[in-house]
Amino acid sequence: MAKTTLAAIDLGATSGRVIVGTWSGSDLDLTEAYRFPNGFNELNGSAYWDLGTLFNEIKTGLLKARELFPDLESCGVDTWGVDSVLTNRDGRLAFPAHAYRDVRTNKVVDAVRAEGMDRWLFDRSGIPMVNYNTSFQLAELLQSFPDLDKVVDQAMLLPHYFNFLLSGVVKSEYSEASTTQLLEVGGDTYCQDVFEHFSIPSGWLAEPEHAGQMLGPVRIDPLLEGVQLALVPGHDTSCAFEVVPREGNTFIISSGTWMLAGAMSDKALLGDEAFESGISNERCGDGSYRPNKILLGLWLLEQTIPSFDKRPQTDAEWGALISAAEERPDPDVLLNIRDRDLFNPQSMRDAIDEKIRSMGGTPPDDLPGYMRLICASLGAGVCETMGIFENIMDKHFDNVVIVGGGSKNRLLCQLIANACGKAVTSYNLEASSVGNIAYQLLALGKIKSLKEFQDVLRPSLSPKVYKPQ
Ligand code: LFR
Repeated sequence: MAKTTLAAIDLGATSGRVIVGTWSGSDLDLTEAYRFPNGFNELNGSAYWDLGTLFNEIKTGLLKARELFPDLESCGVDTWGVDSVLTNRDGRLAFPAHAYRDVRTNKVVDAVRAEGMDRWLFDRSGIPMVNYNTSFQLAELLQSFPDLDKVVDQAMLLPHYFNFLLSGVVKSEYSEASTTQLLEVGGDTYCQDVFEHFSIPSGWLAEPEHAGQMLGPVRIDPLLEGVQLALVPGHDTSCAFEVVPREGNTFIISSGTWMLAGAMSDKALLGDEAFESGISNERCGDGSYRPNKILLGLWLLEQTIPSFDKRPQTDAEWGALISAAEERPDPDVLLNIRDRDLFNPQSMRDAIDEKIRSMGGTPPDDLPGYMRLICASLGAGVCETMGIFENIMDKHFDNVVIVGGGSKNRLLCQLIANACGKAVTSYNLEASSVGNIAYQLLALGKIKSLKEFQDVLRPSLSPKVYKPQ
């Protein structure tokens, strides 16, 4: 079979990358064509993404990919969930793009809880109360800028906005749409009553379609002539979960800035326990369910590092930090890795110290100590989450698989295995990019199913297994 060359544009909150995959039908080769840092700007206490810089980085990455692989055939965009770009009907920016770490929405969340509407929202959307949900973000904007609906015609979800910039086509798909808390759980359209509750104009969001279709040619630069843009799952977590190699009943962890822990399911997990435990019934690119719990991930560490002199730069320096953390005793008290106070505090170190003291513990005094505390807390959080899923789904998981940046952290993998009492298999795999590429192959008709893709991929992966100790 002739080789197919495809580029995944995979944007994360702290870094973005363009990864090129070469698919032979029996093998996938990956090359990182471009990587760049990302971060939001804090302006007068509010958080914003820099859309222009992000788009230029995407363009630079695609041109690099084309230079390295002149036969580049297609590309697809995935990003974090929930954020949107408000435009007028011609696609011109009508408002700066807020970043989800902005705590401006806390007042909307508190009001929903005070009105006792949180259960209703969960029953309608299957999505829990997280202060960054698109629903709360749009509601807050409309409250703060009451005339906004006069200038805004659409709210394009971030990956779909970049698709629009690349190809001129506006389309939405299930994975990203499900992160809004506006899509009907068990249905295929948006919940008009939730739009009305928050006074969000009903036409702002495009109805979702299935990922795995072609949008059209990339039209931003003559050097990219012939490259097609595919509609892939716009939500990075979905891309990652969907390609995780699964054997038997697998509990899945995608670990990066966030720690997403959950499983594939043929139906949404609803009811009291799902609501109380904050299960997020997100969707895959084909509309099926991918319930998970959203746990504060390695962001806790990322944000603690600036309180110390030096950030580890190389693999060797990270290795040394992990080794030092491995020597530390188990912490006496652990962090709650769903705590809203740790979402985006002014100083993460101070916020963590305050939490630990309030529980009668002693805060760590150096970076390895924080690394140990954070990894142990994440391990305990995953174990608790797995128990909740076992209860609700009425089944036992026989193994845990971890992908994403955190899969490289052997202390984190080991502490998860210890906490869960299950073997943890770590795949050092840019899983979001691989999922993105898999959907492009579907759109090009080069594979018939994700299962076919996973079966081909599995033998070429070299997993590392951590047994509980
Ligand atoms: C990970 C992620 C998570 C989502 C958070 C905010 O990048 O997409 O799944 O909970 O970012 O969108």
